[in-house]
Amino acid sequence: MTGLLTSTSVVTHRTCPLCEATCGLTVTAAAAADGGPPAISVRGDGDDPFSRGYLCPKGVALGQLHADPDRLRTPLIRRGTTWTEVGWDEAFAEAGRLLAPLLREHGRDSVAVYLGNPTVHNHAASLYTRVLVQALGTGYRFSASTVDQMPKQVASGLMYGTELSIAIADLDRTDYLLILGANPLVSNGSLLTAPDLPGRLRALRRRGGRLVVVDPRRTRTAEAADEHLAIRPGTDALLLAGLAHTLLAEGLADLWQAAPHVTGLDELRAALAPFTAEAVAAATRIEAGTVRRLARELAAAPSAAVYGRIGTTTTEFGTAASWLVDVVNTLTGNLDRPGGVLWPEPATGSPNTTGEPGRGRGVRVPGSRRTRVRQLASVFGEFPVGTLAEEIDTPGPGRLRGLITFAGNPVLSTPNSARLGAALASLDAMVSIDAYLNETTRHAHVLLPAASPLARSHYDLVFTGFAIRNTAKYSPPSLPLGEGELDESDVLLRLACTALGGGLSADELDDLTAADTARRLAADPSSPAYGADPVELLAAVAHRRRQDRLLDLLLRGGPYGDGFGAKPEGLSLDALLAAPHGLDLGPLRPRLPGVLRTPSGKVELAPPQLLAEAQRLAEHLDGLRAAPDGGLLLVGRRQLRSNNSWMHNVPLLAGGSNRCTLQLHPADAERLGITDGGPVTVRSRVGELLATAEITDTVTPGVVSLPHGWGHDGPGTRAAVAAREPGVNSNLLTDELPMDPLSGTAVLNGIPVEVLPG
Ligand SMILES: Nc1nc2c(c(=O)[nH]1)N[C@H]1C(S)=C(S)[C@@H](COP(=O)(O)OP(=O)(O)OC[C@H]3O[C@@H](n4cnc5c(=O)[nH]c(N)nc54)[C@H](O)[C@@H]3O)O[C@H]1N2
Ligand SMILES: Nc1nc2c(c(=O)[nH]1)N[C@H]1C(S)=C(S)[C@@H](COP(=O)(O)OP(=O)(O)OC[C@H]3O[C@@H](n4cnc5c(=O)[nH]c(N)nc54)[C@H](O)[C@@H]3O)O[C@H]1N2
Ligand code: SF4
Ligand SMILES: [Mo]
Repeated sequence: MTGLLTSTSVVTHRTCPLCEATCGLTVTAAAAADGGPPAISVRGDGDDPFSRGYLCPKGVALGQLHADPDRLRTPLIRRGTTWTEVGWDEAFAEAGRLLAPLLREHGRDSVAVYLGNPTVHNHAASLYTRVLVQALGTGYRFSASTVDQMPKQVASGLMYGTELSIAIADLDRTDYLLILGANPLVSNGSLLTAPDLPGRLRALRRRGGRLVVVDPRRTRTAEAADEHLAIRPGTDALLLAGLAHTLLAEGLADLWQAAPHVTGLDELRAALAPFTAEAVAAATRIEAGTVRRLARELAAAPSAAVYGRIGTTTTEFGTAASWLVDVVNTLTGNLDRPGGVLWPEPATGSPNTTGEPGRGRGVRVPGSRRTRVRQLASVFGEFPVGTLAEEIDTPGPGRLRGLITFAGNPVLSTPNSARLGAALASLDAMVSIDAYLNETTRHAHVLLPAASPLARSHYDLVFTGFAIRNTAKYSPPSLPLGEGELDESDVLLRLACTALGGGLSADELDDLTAADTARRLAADPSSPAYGADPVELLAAVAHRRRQDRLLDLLLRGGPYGDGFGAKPEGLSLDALLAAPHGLDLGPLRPRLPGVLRTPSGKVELAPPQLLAEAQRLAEHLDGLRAAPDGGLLLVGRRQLRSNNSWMHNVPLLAGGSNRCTLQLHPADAERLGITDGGPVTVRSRVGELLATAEITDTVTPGVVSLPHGWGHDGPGTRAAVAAREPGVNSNLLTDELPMDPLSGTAVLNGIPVEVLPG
């Protein structure tokens, strides 16, 4: 542990791991006079070049999270409903005892893995979950991606050649920002890593820029915008197609700097023919004149960026919407333009910074494997999480019998969660690694605790790839691990060794992992370590352990790396250790054509899979125009002091505005006889729940909204604070059957529901 040591307190600087904004924090741990646990205070780090002191209430709450008595600190084994604290050796032995027979008798595919959202929020978890999954050798991989951003990855993969090549809105320089289905003033941004979104959006308007928000709710972000358009849920792809059609029909399309690198314009034009402004207007509830004006404004702005998030991806046309966002960015000349959308160049590398620049193998969509029950295709090596329950509870050969969950709570966060909860209860073996005994992990037979975020090192391997500036920051642990606690690298490696059936130690498996990383760098023509002897690369980082050794390899062999001495001014972990507030590596730069990894070496505006989606969208449009505008549609919403399904047990964040209410419009409330604060029953195809009504004109008529991640009143969990205001689980209502087909992503917005008083 490094840090500024005074007589009574240790001060460290670190990156907040809770959301994608990656704020810099200053953590002060003051020793208690009686030798008890230190008093922890968390502030914004004014010297962090990216966040400049910004933080939100969740960052402040990390101290209370660390101290939370309900946070798990000891491995647990469950027999029936009784949990017993055990040592680590016994816990891994029990995991092996349960998993080994399944793997042996039913094959590697009988045990699934589910990786939850916090996996991507620190480098130990990102690096060593890969090792665990490989050791397990299962094809049944699930993650929160298929209730989140997978559509954007599919669209970007098809257009640019890798699923991580997401073009990022150049927020600080744009003149016009069109936001669809995101509420960054509350979520603090997603696939748009930028600390202080509220300040950056204010700055956009202060410099004369225009902000337009498309959302069925008048969100905080909509309130702060120049214009708010209350769209009908689930129809963003149609609006975007209408914008693209208008640009082409009115001769406004001009690709500028991207023009020489783009292919497929003619096919695109033909595919967009049905989506006139008039045709999409009734379906989206956005007037044709407004559609045309938006298109003209986007084309006329010196620079503009269209940005879509959860409200656009978790719908039946998530991939089409994600594609059309970039189609509009391209047609308005904003692809690869400062102030438009650009690709980051992360310091630890990305699939679009490695290999031969400008060309590659592209992506394979749909994937090559199929689920057992519904025969749905894999996507980038994983299966849709909406199929997890049926793969467990449908009898027959090949049924899933075991599950490992890491940092996930799918019983609250995935569709038709009642079915999933029941399915988990039937498993022969379930092992979870988590910070809490919650709605999901209560089904585990072995529950392995995750250490406090303050007691581990941190580097943002993932979100540096989606950030509006190129940055690099390493955080050492702020506090030591508690007695008996293990770093997640050790937990994951030891579990991986267990899955391999013994014979290897965690250190040996880690050495193999590091050697593999070194070999890849030495073989990569884009790496400054190209052609080196991997043994020498490993020797150069031999003084480091675990994730920090792997990180040092990636940094030194990455796009800014020191090449293990070849470029002495370049980056290394030492360079980051010397800059505890982090390094700014500059604004995003145009990267065409080098960023591309498509087989054609071009931006693919009209890949066949997406043209087929346009066809499906056209049929959907016909259907919407033919059908009467029916009942109520349920959408979600995020809350500032909440973090998906967790952090509800931290007293600082509990209560107040964090209310799990069903919002509905006064006109709907009156029609249905519902009173503010009164009970309402909400029913969908898959389930029913009782919620508290909140009547508000911030939701558009015909739309109701319930936040996700609540429902902490189930049996067998351990979260005393959260249980006091449990809320209800909105995913009791969401349906696992409809899906965005190419991405396997669940539909979590625009769910048809019936709402009744009482
Ligand atoms: N209806 C509806 N459903 C949604 C969404 C929606 O908008 N509407 N959003 C979806 C989205 S975008 C996401 S990302 C998912 C999230 O879905 P999940 O990832 O399944 O759920 P989280 O609530 O993020 O749960 C994270 C879990 O990780 C644990 N944890 C926290 N930190 C660590 C750590 O460092 N290590 C380990 N091992 N465990 C840790 C927490 O205790 C918690 O149990 O939910 C999705 N579900
Ligand atoms: N405070 C807080 N911050 C978070 C999280 C959290 O739980 N709490 N979760 C984090 C995670 S995992 C993620 S992925 C990000 C997500 O970041 P965002 O996408 O910004 O999150 P949301 O607030 O869910 O915003 C989605 C918006 O889409 C709207 N919407 C719903 N349906 C539609 C539709 O059909 N069309 C349009 N145009 N809009 C629609 C909703 O009303 C909502 O305002 O937030 C991250 N940050
Ligand atoms: S916005 Fe809040 S939760 Fe997100 S990184 Fe910053 S302090 Fe952490
Ligand atoms: Mo997410």
